[in-house]
Amino acid sequence: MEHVRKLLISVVIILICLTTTGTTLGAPYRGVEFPAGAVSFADEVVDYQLNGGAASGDVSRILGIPDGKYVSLGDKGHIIVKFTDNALTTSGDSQYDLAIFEAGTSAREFVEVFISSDGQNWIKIGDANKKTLFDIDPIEGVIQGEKYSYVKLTDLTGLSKGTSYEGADMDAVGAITSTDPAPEDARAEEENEENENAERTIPENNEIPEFPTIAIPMLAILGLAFIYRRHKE
Ligand SMILES: [Ca+2]
Ligand SMILES: [Ca+2]
Ligand SMILES: [Ca+2]
Repeated sequence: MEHVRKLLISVVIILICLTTTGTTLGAPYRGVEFPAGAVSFADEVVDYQLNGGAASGDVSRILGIPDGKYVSLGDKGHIIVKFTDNALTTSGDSQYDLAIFEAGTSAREFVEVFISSDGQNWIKIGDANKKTLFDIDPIEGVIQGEKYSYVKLTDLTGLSKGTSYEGADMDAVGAITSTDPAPEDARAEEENEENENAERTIPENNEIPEFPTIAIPMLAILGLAFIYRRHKE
């Protein structure tokens, strides 16, 4: 019986380690490593103009992690997204800082990519197609350590005119070099959290895995231990 108990204890320890570390590590998305994980991606659509056949697209599809769901911009259409729970910044070296994910299959559908710290003054950082990564450090006008919360994408080639997928098909925008949000967004975020906390009646602790995640392997282990014990007896 002693070794059964030891086995159970070690399995439980392993399970606890897996469930607590697995959720906090950086994750690869479409083969790109984002050290900050899902928070790295754009949170809000600030402005847009969808043109031609793409005019009735769903702009929210550009937000969050790359998921294959996209919004097409139409010929010369544009979209401005904002990071609110994070910000894009410089890495201080030649590592990639920004990733633009386009869902189309055409190698000729390009968008112009701009970044801004205030949503008014834009710095062009290049053109993107499919999956394109940018190192923003060497770009003229980029300030070291500045928080760039805004990204603007403008369709450049306007292919597939008249279809619902006219122009570039934008899936996601992610800050590989991701930092804390710009001060005004950090304040808004805090206020949101305060409001949420005030509304909450039941305390919530995200560190505790949800019941099914932990219960299923636990039940399996208990079952095995039971069979093992029976076998011994
Ligand atoms: Ca974000
Ligand atoms: Ca860089
Ligand atoms: Ca998407």
